[in-house]
Amino acid sequence: MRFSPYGPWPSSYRRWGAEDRKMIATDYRILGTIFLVVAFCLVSVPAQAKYGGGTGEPNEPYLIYTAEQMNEIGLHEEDWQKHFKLMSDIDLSSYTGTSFNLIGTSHNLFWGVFDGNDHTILNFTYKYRADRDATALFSHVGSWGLIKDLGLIGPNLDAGAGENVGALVGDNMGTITGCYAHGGSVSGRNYVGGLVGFSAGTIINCYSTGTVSGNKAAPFASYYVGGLVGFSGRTITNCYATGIVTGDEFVGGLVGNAHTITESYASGSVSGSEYVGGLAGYSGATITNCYSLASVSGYKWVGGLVGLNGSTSASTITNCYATGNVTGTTDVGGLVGLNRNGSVDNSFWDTQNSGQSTSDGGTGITTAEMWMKSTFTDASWDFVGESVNGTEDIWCICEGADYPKLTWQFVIGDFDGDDETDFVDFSILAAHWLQTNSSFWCGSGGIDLTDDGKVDFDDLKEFAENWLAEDIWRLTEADYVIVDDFESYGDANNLGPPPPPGSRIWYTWRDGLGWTKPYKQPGNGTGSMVDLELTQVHGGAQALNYQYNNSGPPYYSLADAKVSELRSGIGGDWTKEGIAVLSLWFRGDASNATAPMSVVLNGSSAVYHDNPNAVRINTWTEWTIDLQAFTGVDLANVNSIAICFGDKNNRQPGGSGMVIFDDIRLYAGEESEHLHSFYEHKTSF
Ligand SMILES: [Ca+2]
Ligand SMILES: [Ca+2]
Ligand SMILES: [Ca+2]
Ligand SMILES: [Ca+2]
Repeated sequence: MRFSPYGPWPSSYRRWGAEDRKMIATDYRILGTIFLVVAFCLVSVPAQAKYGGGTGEPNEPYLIYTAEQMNEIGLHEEDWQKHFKLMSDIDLSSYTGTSFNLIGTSHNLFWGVFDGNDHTILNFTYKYRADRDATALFSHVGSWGLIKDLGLIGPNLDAGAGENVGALVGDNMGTITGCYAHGGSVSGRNYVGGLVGFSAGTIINCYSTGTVSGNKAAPFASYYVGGLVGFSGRTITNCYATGIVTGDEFVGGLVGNAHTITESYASGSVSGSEYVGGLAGYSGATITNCYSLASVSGYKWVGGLVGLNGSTSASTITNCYATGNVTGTTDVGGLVGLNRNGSVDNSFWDTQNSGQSTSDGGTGITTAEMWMKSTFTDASWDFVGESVNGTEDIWCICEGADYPKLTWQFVIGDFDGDDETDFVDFSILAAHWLQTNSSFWCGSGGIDLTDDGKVDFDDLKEFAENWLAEDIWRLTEADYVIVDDFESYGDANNLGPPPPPGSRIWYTWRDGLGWTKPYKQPGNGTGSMVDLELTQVHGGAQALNYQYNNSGPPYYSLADAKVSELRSGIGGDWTKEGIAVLSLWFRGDASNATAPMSVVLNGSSAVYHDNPNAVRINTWTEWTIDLQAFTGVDLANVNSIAICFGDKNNRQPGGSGMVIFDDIRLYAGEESEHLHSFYEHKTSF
């Protein structure tokens, strides 16, 4: 028997830790142009070429021109770590039912790069197939994976009672940027989103406008349903969703279960039973500079922005507002239904439109007050036209006529409405020089960008900074890849190899105890016992709870995982792209009986923590190890990783306690500070 104090999974009581994402964002305007020019030089198609040409290498991606070539990718698992580039808009309407070959499986994730090249895929359709654990164009994307600049028009997915359902990605650990699902519909039971079903990765500059529905499969309810993402364990930035969203629990206009959301919004309508919110059904981390216009209806924990905020103090809602009509029975609020342990700061809801005079956090005001700039600038929101609250100018407003909007929603300086800021717009600016003019942010031919009532040098400066805004790109660099973040484990008795998502953690991280279900498997004979940790986590909702006990032979505790069985899709080549450092986060307990702590690669080479009492550190602490310290290990062929307690070569009786681990990652060295880069539009999609 195993003792698990945490109950079933997926659980209604998932708890969330603090923000843990490190991203470096740099402006890099010229590189974006070079990138496009280089890409255009790759058009010759050799005879016998795979797909529409290319080799799949980063500088010579496989080229996709047709629906047939797109459908070919799913047949070639050997290519799922290669680079692809879409060269034209394609129509998949000839693939119906289950005839399209979805890309990636839980055993072999897609961890290459798919560059949509600003093209679209029309009419992607898929109906449920019983042996699929994820339904999406890309079913599973690993932590190296990158999908960018791809639009899906009119996707139609019906996954029945299936899980991990999204038009673009079902189960994401990688990066998705500049992608959208326009129109169409997506349905499934759990982890269902208009664009992405489940995400433990990064989503930037994406949107969805289709209908999203969670299908009940009686007696089971539908969990984690969101307009953009069903369940997010990491970051969502500059995104929106506008569709109709329905489900049972954890239902949100943007995301069902949220971690970190920044500068994003939702409209449309949301309905569910418990944990229902205009933006997010449940939030476990930080929501900053976001809003919801969505109407919301539910039974319990129902909020205009968030249904239930946080089980820990790390859950914060800052500079947000909600306006939609809210109806429900228990713990219902104009902004937040129930704020359990988190905080709500500088945030507002519209008492008139919402029909709610109360909220568990935030300030209720009239529609007229919601349309006043001073309401928000007085609460330190960073607006266009003021610099006291900051110069990022995140927010803008058409005062007296509308609620605040995010400035990224506008192409700044595009006065004639063709989505480009160019010479035509410059001539319009010149024609209004030194005149009084209406606010640009009212979207009706206004030229006054700085919102001060006149057109002058300040506006010209603002205009110049956004000149040719379409060609302004931002280079975003991810500086690590995930080895294991422990987000994919659950309580199902699904053995591998590699164990599929939702499996018990000890099938992957094998300990001294072994298991009894679905058959008896003795442990490794050491004093280790691992379990899922849901309370003390560093990132996402889950961590590794590791109990060590060296009081009896062999006076040593070891838990190890085969690298090929880690769901991150990291693979065994730890020499790629300048990888140099292994990082893991741990927290021990002051009452632990001390034992040396080590990481072992390939079963032989150990690196010990240099603090012999590390197990007594009771705050989250990062442990970084230069990979070169693993002497004798072929870093191009890393096949196992172990965490151990005790000195293997000098075993001593004693030493027991519990240490929690999370966010095991690989970072680049100082010479190459990022692991992969991607470009995104700075000012528009
Ligand atoms: Ca400002
Ligand atoms: Ca224009
Ligand atoms: Ca002005
Ligand atoms: Ca985690």
